[in-house]
Amino acid sequence: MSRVVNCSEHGAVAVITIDSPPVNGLGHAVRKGLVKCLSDALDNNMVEAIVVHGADKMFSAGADIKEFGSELAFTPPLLTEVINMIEASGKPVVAAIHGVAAGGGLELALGCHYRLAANNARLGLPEVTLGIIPGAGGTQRLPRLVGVPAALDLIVQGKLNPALEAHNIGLVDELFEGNAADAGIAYANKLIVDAAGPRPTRNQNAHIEAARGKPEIFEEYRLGAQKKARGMHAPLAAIESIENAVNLPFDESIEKEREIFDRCVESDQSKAMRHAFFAERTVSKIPDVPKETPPRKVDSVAVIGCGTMGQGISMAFANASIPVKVLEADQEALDAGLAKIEKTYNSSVEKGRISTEERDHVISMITGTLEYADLADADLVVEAVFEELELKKAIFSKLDQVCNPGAILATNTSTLDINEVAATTSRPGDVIGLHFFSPAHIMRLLEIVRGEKTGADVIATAMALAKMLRKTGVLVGVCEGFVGNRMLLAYLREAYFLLEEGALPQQVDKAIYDFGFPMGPFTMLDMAGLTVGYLIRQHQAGTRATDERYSDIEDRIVEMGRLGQKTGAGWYKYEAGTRKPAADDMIEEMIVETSANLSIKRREISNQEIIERCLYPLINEGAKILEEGIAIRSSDIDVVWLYGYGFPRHHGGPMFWADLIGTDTIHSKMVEFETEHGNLMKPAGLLEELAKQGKGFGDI
Ligand code: 3H9
Repeated sequence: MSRVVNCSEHGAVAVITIDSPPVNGLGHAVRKGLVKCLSDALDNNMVEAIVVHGADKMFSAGADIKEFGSELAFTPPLLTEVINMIEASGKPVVAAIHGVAAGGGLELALGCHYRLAANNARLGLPEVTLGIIPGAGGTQRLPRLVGVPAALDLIVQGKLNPALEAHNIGLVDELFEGNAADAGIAYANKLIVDAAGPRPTRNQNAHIEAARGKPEIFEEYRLGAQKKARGMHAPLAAIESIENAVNLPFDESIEKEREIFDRCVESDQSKAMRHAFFAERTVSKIPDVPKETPPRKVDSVAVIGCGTMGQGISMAFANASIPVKVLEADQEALDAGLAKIEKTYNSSVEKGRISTEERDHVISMITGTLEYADLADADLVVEAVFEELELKKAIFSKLDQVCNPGAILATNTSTLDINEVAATTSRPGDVIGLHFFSPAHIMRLLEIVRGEKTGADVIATAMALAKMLRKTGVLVGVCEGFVGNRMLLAYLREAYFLLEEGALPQQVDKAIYDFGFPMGPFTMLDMAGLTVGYLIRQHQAGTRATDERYSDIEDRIVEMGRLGQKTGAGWYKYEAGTRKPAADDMIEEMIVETSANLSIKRREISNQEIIERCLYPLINEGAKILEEGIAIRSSDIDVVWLYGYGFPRHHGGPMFWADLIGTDTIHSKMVEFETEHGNLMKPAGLLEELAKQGKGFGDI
């Protein structure tokens, strides 16, 4: 008996239970426990069949990811050895899966002779999402059970699939309802009665032979993966390993699988993706808000303003089946906003994303009003009006008068001081920032901005709410632009300066796209629209030092009426009805002329310089944010950038990427930039300190 793996007998059936919370990960102790229980069952003459299942919520989430890179990962018994032992068992072994069987968990089940799954279970090999490949036989056994094309789909996409689909493709023998151990015992007894013996997956070669001599299957898949998973190694490594399964004997191919796995697990990409996995789970842990803090109820919501943000926010709540009342200043604006919401949902129906019933349901969740008095019962109010402090203050003092005690009053401001807004109410503890990103019903990031007086239960509610909306909530403090947009400004600033120095928008965009972002800064600006940035810059004009370097190219583009994609022109031009940016001679001439007017001699700018000039100052700003305590930890900043700005996951987020490069390298480059380009590039104190100590942001 081991604490993490237990064995019990039920007549002629031995039941092995993996009991290692929270996810029955297959760490060293579990692997040892499995070998012990399996040996006992094999040695016991009374046992004729064996069932393996998981205690509590699931079968197993796979290898213990925290062990990767440590001695324990290489300490026998390795997972492959455990699985080989199961497969070689002379007594039939049944995997009874409930909850989740992921990664090594599913590989364990693939080594069993029979597989059952609860109707609501999910099964998959998500290793590529961690920058690795299944390394315990998954790329060898799965194609033997489901065929090569289905195995390629499952492994390269890395999704968890519903049990029914797994059953349909032959991964699972039978589905069950109810308790996994009971279902396993019943099935094992049937095997005993039928004298059905072991059925090693490694010997099932029909699917493998069917794919042999057809390299085009892999070629096609490789091309697709290269396009989709730009720059990511793991999907291609997985395809290589499945192709080996088809062309090489099992023992040789599984050895190669392990070599490929080891290569991947040691790569920076895998380190980055594992970092992202843990970062997005750590982000909900707030040191001074214990997880037991009871959240307030949010059964009904009000949104103030039915412009673009108000519409998106209303839809985000409606999609989570939370009724929303949206308030506008006049009937015309309200009607226009509600009509736009309806149009958006209709277009989702046309694209087959939702059914007409779902559309009717979500539309029924949203009602309009012109009266503040109608908001009295809302548990949460989200203000989403124009970025104008005085307007917001007036709204909050009205809300203070009409809303029930205990209602949470939130602002969607992306720049303004929440403390000033809160101070206009008699209940600043109930005021919080909920900074949605546009389009608010789609973007996963929610910056939750804590004011000086925001209550712990209000924060707990906002974090829980993010989950209800299927978003990732990141708690941040008050400063201009909070975490995401403050760092974005440093990135954009340098992108503009690079144009003045010799680059063109398409060159900057390509370098950033090739780094792994979904798009470069200028394509992004055109997509988002140039107006908001323009207004913010106008607003800041008075506070900018007279000798501070400032690029006004975008301001002039806006003043020409080129507001981005929506007007058919911005940094690029767009043919009617397309969203494809095309370089515009007029903009290029304007850029070259600007350089001449500034007496800047245009020069060749390398892609490497573009990456360093745009991303190092962004990291430097992240360092200041950490220094000021605006973000709790550097991995939270990474989550903001992964979810809000499409920072490539295989680089882990800006702060993790900085650690990979080395804070000393970033610091010395910033010193060089400061000398060449001035004070805006001054390295943050924290960056300097870390560089001196040979430490990274992750060491804080
Ligand atoms: C693998 O198997 C390699 C093999 O092919 C080869 C080996 C040689 N390890 O997500 P949750 C933690 S690679 C360690 O919030 P949910 C997680 O950090 C693995 N820890 O729960 C969290 O900790 P905390 C392939 C893990 O119910 C807690 O468990 N497998 C692991 O929302 C709860 O997690 C995968 O990629 C792990 N494997 O979702 C599956 N998994 O409470 C990874 C979770 O301290 N896991 N933790 O923050 C998942 O996708 C989800 O956890 C799952 C449950 C869907 C299972």
